[in-house]
Amino acid sequence: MKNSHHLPGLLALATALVSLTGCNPPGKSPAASTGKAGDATSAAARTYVAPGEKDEFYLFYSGGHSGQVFVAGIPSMRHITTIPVFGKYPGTGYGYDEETKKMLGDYTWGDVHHPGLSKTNGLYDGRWLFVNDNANNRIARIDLRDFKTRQILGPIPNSMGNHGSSFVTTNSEYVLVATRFSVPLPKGRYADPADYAKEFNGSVTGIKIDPKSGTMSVGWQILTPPLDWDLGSTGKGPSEGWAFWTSYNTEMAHDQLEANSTQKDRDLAAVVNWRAAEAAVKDGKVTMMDGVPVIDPAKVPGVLYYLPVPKSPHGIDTDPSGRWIAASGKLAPVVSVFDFTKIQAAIEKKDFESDFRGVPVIRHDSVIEGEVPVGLGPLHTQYDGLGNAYTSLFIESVVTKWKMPPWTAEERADLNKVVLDKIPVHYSIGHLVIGGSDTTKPYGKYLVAMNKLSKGRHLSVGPSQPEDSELIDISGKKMETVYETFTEPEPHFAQILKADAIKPIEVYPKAENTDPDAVWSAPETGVVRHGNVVEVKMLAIRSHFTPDKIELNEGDELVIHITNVEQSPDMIHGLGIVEQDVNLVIDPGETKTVRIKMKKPGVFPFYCTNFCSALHQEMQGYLAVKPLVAAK
Ligand code: RUQ
Ligand code: CUA
Repeated sequence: MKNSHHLPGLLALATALVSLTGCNPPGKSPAASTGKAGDATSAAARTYVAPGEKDEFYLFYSGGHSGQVFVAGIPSMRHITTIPVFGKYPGTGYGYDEETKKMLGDYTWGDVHHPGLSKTNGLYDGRWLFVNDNANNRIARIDLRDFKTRQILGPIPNSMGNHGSSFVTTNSEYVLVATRFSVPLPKGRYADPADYAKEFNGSVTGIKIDPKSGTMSVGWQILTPPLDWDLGSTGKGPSEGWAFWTSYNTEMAHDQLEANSTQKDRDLAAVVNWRAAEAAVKDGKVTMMDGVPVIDPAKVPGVLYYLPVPKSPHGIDTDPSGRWIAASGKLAPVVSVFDFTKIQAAIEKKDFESDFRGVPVIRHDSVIEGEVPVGLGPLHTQYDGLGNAYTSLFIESVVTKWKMPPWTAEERADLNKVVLDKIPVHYSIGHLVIGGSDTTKPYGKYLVAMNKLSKGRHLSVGPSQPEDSELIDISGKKMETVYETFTEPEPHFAQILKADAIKPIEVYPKAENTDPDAVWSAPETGVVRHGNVVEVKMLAIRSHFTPDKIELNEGDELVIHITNVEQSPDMIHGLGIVEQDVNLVIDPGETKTVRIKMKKPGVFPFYCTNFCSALHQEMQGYLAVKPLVAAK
């Protein structure tokens, strides 16, 4: 645990509770799972993926402040690749060629929290994975055709702390974003943080997705009070066109939030009608701020409502039917289940308990279905599509399985009865994920618990202990931990996708390469000088570069366009230039460009960095750089 915003308060509470619960309390529900693989042989058999065989699911898990996304297989839990997004990654040459350098801009890192898969008709369509950057207010699109980051959008105007995303709507119309932080808007304006409640604002942003290309653009924004929006989810079925976020600072405190933002027993969740927001933009009911059409929800009724939720809530998760919305009260030992059909009725009847800055607050008691006593420190809820919900409990370090409504009169009278099972995790779980939980048809079968502290679960590697994930089989009545593995830091949310839902390409087809500087045969290659710019069209093929000698003068600018003309799978070439900090990796059929200034004279070898053939070591050449003034 290194970067978890909500931990300090919880840790204090956890410390207070530790004498009661220990760090691995036995579940208190009627018959809790033990969390031990009762039958280790059976667990091993169920997670063993024999050499040459492949996993059934992809797990895309966020890398937090590493700025990356990691991919593992389920059930083996083997880490199979890293997709660099917001930081350089020498392994794939990401951030070294001109295109990816430009995408990264001046930032060297990002903070990835919540990957969101693109959807069509409420189901994963296997096209894109969107990830947010909490640190620099950006959002990125990974193409699942080649597992590469293809766009980074941002910093998003009028949006500070892009934590409440990436929540994808039913047909990937939008990725929705809400702000964790508030600042004086538009950005760049100064106000004293003591004037927080008056001068600071947050926002909800609709990031528009081009249905063909996936290209993202800023669609519109809703200006909000400075409430510290937290996690969210999008609607479906009856709640189609809506989205929900919790918030944790209804007090609008600007300092010592640990104490000052936890005063009230209920905080306000946002209930957003994004279709109404879209319509408001169309009707011109907006003001432009920093180039974005911005809606004031007090002036455009119907776009935003508030819903009171206990207490300093965190996750708010719409179930697969779209009717039930479960909000986790971090500091209340319950999950509040709201009925969206009742929310709609309350809105229609104007059944409001008050208003907050001109926006109606829906009457809590009219729309609550029940408060399920899941346990201490609930954070996030996922669904198996079979009428069960699974909530992560940070303080108790367990996952609680509970039964969704509709409940019987007897269950209603004592909601302890809908708590079905608890399983310990090691330790301090944050997110959990079930494949397709945010779609209309979850896969069920497995749950991955992403834990914030591992407390010695792995071989010691010094003070920075490996994080921990656990694979839990949820196909039976009782949950069962079947595998445990280290997780690259810093685990947040993840998405699970059926392996056969996508068919990534293995080479870039030559016919698709539209780079005007691509070369496919030796005669097309060459070196051209324009003044002190030297432009090289280079070709890479087993096991040579053409050209392999480039004459330069000190102070020249060198531009290399290199094409890997291979069309066989896995035949990758690299271009490392010694003492020039150049590291390109060129996949079969790709062309990449790099620009460097020849700052010093000498001879600089270049070589292939990817072992490509028996004569890979021979795949090398020279930059020969003459000094500006010939030595006497
Ligand atoms: S938050 S541990 Cu950054 Cu996803 Cu809930
Ligand atoms: Cu090309 Cu090694």
